[in-house]
Amino acid sequence: MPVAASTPIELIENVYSTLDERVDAARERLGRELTLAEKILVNHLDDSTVTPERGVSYVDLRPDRVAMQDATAQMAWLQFMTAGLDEVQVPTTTHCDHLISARIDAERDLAAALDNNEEVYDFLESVCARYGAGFWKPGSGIIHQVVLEQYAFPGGMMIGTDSHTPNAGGLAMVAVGVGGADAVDVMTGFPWNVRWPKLIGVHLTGELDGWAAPKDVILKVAEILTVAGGTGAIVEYFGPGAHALSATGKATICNMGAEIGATTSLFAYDDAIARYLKATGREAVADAANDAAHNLRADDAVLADPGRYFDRVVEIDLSKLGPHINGPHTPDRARPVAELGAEAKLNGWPLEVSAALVGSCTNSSYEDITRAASIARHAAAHGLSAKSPLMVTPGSEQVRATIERDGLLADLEAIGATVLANACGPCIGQWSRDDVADGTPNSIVTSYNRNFPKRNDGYASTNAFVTSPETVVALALAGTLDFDPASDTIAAPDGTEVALIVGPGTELPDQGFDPGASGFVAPPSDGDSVDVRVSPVSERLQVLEPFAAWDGEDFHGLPVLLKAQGKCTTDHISMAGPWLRYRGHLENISGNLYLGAVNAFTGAVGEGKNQLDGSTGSFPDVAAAYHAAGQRWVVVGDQNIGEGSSREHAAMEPRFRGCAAVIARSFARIHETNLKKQGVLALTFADPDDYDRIGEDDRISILGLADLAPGAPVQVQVAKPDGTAVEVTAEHTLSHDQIEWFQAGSALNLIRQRTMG
Ligand code: MIC
Ligand code: SF4
Repeated sequence: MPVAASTPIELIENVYSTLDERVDAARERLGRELTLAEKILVNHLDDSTVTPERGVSYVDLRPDRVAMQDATAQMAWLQFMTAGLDEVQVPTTTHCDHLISARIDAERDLAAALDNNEEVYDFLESVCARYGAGFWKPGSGIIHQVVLEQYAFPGGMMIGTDSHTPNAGGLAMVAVGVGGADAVDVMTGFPWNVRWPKLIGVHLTGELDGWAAPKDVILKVAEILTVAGGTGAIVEYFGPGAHALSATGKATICNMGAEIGATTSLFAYDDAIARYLKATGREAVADAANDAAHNLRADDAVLADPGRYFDRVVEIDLSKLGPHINGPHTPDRARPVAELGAEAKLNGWPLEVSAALVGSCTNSSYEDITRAASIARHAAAHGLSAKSPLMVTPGSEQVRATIERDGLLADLEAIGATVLANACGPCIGQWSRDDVADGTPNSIVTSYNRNFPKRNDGYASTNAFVTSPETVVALALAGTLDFDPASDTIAAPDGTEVALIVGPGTELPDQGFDPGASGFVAPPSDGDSVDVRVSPVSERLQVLEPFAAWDGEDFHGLPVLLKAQGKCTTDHISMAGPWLRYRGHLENISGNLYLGAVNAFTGAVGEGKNQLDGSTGSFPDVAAAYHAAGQRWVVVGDQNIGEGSSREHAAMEPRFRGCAAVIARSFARIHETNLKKQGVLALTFADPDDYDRIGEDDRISILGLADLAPGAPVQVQVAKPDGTAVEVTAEHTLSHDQIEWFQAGSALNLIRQRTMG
């Protein structure tokens, strides 16, 4: 099936053709009614007769689509290329959005990106053409918005090499963020292997009012469930409140569900979703979904007694939900906006808002911008303008063209906003910030989803707070964190005190969407003749060498490269920002390995002891020295290591430099899978207190690997410098198949064996 600019209706009808039958069979097997997530999952099982156990069994699924963004696609394509196939086996698209740096404005920043990233864009465009994938040019928008506008459909299943892929859950799709190696499985025609998720239900009642926005729902859920609370679970939203939200509002909530570690989040198909499908030119999809609607929602019995069907149920009354703002440094540190000022004073966070940013894949819908613009319009009419620099990143070219046509960008520009390219920009450190120097404590507010240290501008001294676009605009106008949009006022130039007003917003443009400039490039019908070249002297792209298979021996006497203290997200393990440049070059990007991690032995960031010569060096340098000496090593981690991004560089870099195992208190889902896929042992301490028993000069042995088996613990021996030894029991979640990944050296090595014989 050729890859087009949207999902062909035949593909969707094909998915619906098996839905009723498979759902009926599953009800019969389980002897009960089903949630929506379960219905979509059973309809995509590779073997529809299995009865998996939640949170325990690994299953093979057959997703309908794969989407990748430029920063992760490079490594995924480099892996795919080694599999020896002529074309992708499942419709696949690549979207150019992460590599555009915010400097001046949309036009000039895009031109600079085309120039700076020419080699990478050429590679991605030619590799898509060669292997039959769709290519979305830089400037066409952020992957998740383009997917929502073109490809997502109710009841579908997709995977994407980006953690915010669940954005498509706003259209009732099971959309999961994965590492590139998972994408390569599906692109090469193999099933996607994942643990059958647990289910968390969020029951929404009431209706949002005033300053409260869909973003506040997920800010609240993040507070309740915390950054690890959704791990291994699908979050399903239901109840009357769910149907009072627009499709794009639902997408915002699902998008930021990545921040609680959820496998994905989703809403049931309803009128709001149908309206969005029609407004984005997909009447036929809405018609087909209407026919299948009874199984694009949870069964009535589930809605009547959710506690029986979900592992946990969270209740939120939207009528009582006020605007929230979360941060700094972690997306689950929530409080009502009205309380931020007092908390900031207590903690010494600068009150002045040094920058305010609206947009990202999370919050840049037409509705979001109409609400933000309504505040701006009213403020401008009273002579107010933003006191803080205000920047807007539209999520897609379609939204940008439409909000420009409808005068909404002009409303924001009238209070001083700068419009940036339709891209990730400052959300992922693509921000040439020169108004504030590194090391200067400052506070920024964004409508993004993540706020880990250094993420936006590369400065550890920046406190980033995430909130709704409405609140971002209000705080930009006030210029201070100490401002409650609902009750405080701002002094206008004429001396009057102005209370800000937020309009109800417009769900969808009255005149329809303006598609703007077309950004899609379809692959040629026969890609065989397309030449995909990777220059051997490139600093940005490097052909991958397969990792060596396991030699059958236990690991003995390994040094600890890093014992990470506290939060160690993928941004700590493999920073983005300037390093995005090397996402296609494993050796060069390994220069950032663990640069953001806090050394538990010294408190220093990004550096530790080289056990070969006793010197202190940066983690990437010490890892390179171990690599050169053929010395394998381990990493010790705290809770939820690898939270955040799907970037598999956070697993490939350690593997490339010789990491044998990461032993942690717990793992984030995607990072754990990425490590396993690359042949690194992901182990957890059976007794979390054992984390405290690992010392800087200890040597670690991992024993009994020939008997590695699902569910069986692994013995870890910790040799102390004084000659004593401590026994530690470690656990793992490797299935039979995944043990083969370890033995083969990586999951990709197995695929290559299968495709190339
Ligand atoms: C992010 O938001 O952290 C990113 C950048 O989009 C990542 C992907 C990447 O690191 O390339 C993600 O969310 O998976
Ligand atoms: Fe891009 Fe930010 Fe969305 Fe990641 S979270 S896809 S960096 S806009």
